Amino acid sequence: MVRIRKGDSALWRIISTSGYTNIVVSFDMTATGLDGDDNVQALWSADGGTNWTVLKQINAGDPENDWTFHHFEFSLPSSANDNSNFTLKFVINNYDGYDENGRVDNVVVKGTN
Ligand SMILES: [Ca+2]
Ligand SMILES: [Ca+2]
Ligand SMILES: [Ca+2]
Repeated sequence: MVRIRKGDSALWRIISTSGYTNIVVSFDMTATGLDGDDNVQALWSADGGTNWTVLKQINAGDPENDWTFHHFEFSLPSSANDNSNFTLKFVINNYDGYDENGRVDNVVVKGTN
């Protein structure tokens, strides 16, 4: 389990999908203390982090801002297939209070080879 907080901190990692298709990403994510424009995002990139697509964003008013892990699963488009630059990122944006956290656990990337 990883906690992200403070200063728009982020966790990101390149996970090569070379030789795999039908990429599915799943993870458990939650947030706490978000207010105003604060948010926690899970994103993916097909080009090593130049361009990002949001998989899931938790905003202040969302039910996932509740300190309880929620499971998410996404089937990715073909640009995720067979890609050595496939990248995942988890980030908290607009952080401004010590009570504000995002938490991520059980990140799994699956594919068919
Ligand atoms: Ca707060
Ligand atoms: Ca805040
Ligand atoms: Ca804020």
